[in-house]
Amino acid sequence: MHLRQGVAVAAMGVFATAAGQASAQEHWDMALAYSATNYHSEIAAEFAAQVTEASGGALEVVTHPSGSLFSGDEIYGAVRRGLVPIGERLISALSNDDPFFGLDSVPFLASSFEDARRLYDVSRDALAERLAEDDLVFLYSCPWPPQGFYSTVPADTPEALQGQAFRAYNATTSRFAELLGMQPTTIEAAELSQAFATGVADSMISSGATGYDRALWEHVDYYYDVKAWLPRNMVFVNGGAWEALSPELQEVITTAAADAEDACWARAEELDSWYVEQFVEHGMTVGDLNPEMQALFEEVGATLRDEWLETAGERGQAAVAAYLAE
Ligand code: PCA
Repeated sequence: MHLRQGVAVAAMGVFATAAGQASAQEHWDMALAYSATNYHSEIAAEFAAQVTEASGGALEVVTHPSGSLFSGDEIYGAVRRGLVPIGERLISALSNDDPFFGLDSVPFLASSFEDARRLYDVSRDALAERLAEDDLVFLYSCPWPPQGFYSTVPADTPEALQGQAFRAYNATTSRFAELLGMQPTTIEAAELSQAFATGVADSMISSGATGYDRALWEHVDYYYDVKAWLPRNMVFVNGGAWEALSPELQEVITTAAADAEDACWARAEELDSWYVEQFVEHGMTVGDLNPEMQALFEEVGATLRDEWLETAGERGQAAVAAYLAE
């Protein structure tokens, strides 16, 4: 009897401690737009696991891929308003609000991993500063592989593209379509398979990663490896949610973010050619644009670059100047 009571008291003690920890425990949902098997989402899940583990469970982060919590176009606003504490967004999708966010999508400015990294390095502080204006804390940024052109018809002549329904994901891609005589419609990656299946889209500019994730060979026959630019995603935290954390937890997150960033850049580069090989395996025609079309894409790219620089503001112009000066 005595003994049983002792056990019961001890058990209660353990319970009380566990309950005490539970009340000090934070749970963060993390909103992601892309499919769970995409490397951006996989790295975010690794980041979340590292934070959860390194904090001893004091801060549990759980990812929600495929736009399941908020769709891609809602994530930035949702984190800003504190509807969710942390999220990931394609930076250049925000360029309608502020052209500075379109820096990584300036055509043919930085079209290799190495150049994209340099462009990021010279503009990282400005990006963090820009997010701070929206009371957001910047954590890390990771590229998509170089952007190619997907088309349901051979893109052999400028006429072939006239009137095509073009899927856009930012201001640059929309404008690009217009200048080539196509009709742009903005569509989130999560909706892509359906858009191509139903003829809402006939063409797009994106990476091999997104074509692979959405099995676009089911609808699209041609992929041109244009390497137009490497757009990036970024991960950021609501300012209030960040301030509410102890310095120790902030440190745990900063460390995990730095690890995630390095791993993600490496993973993107490793996977780049693999995606394109999968297109060949699935019967797509993969190659370069012919010289006439390549010249046309570059001409349109130069126009877009000039237009962007005019609207990019001091931050954008300073970043390009720093990049070109290196
Ligand atoms: N994939 C994303 C953005 C850029 C990319 O390669 C998309 O198409 O939505």
